[in-house]
Amino acid sequence: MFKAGFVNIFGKPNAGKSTLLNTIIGEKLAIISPKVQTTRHRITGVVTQPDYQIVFSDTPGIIDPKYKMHEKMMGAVKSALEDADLALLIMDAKDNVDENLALFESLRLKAPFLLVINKVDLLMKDDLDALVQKCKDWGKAKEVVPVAAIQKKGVKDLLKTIVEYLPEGMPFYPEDTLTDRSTRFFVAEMIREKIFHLYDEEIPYHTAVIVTQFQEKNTLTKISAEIIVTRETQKAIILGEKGSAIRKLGTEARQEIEAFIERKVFLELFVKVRNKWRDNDNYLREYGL
Ligand code: GDP
Ligand code: K
Ligand code: MG
Repeated sequence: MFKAGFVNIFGKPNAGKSTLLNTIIGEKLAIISPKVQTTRHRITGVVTQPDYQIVFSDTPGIIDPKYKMHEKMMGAVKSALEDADLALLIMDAKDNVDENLALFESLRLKAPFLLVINKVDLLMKDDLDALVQKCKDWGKAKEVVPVAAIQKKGVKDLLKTIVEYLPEGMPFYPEDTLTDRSTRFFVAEMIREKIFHLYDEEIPYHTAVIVTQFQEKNTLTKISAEIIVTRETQKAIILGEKGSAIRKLGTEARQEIEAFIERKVFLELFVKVRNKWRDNDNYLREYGL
């Protein structure tokens, strides 16, 4: 009997959704950063075993629809909610439990869900036991599953539990599929992740990355990408003094991309200023948001 189904991962920003997905898939699919709201897209990761296939989505954190971009992100959360066979509602073990449970309850999920308590490496055993008990007493989740995604702890049990709740059925994707996202998409995400790590505060939130060229030439892959910012002052920050900052960005991004595609990469980065791209629907479409 083969089981197959769609599983969506929800939770507040920084609960560890991307980390969990990456641990499960075993490749660096979703970008990870300690800053909130790193994940703007739905990312699908596929796990195929002899007796099951799980198709995962990592959704953006649940946040206020302050900008148009955020409305679209909320739309993605809702559409994901509606078509899952099972949802994983994930919370940070160190975060306020009542607040998380209230948030999860406000989703009014029709699909069955597991409550995943992540980062249990940060709790003492007694505190963890009490937390698990409290979540069980809440009574809404099918199961309460403690994990430490970053240490791969509890992840096997989580997979086993997920499969119990999947319907019988044929696989949706060929068995070697890891994701439905293109390499181009991941390249843009890796550059964006480096921007999050290298620049502080405001900059990453005003930045979009599009890959404009992706060409395989013999042993080399030539990649060009545009970094879109909203103001000249941001462009100057991205570039840095005499281009020093963008050189660092380019080097770090290139190394990461090379490790991911397992080929030598020639990476060219261009910085463009486009006013208010975050509020403009056309731009949002262009960036796949
Ligand atoms: P997301 O916003 O929900 O996708 O969260 P991320 O996966 O980007 O993780 C946010 C932060 O939590 C990152 O700094 C992760 O390294 C950290 N993190 C994720 N899982 C764990 C865990 O199991 N234990 C600990 N201590 N930190 C974790
Ligand atoms: K994050
Ligand atoms: Mg994320």
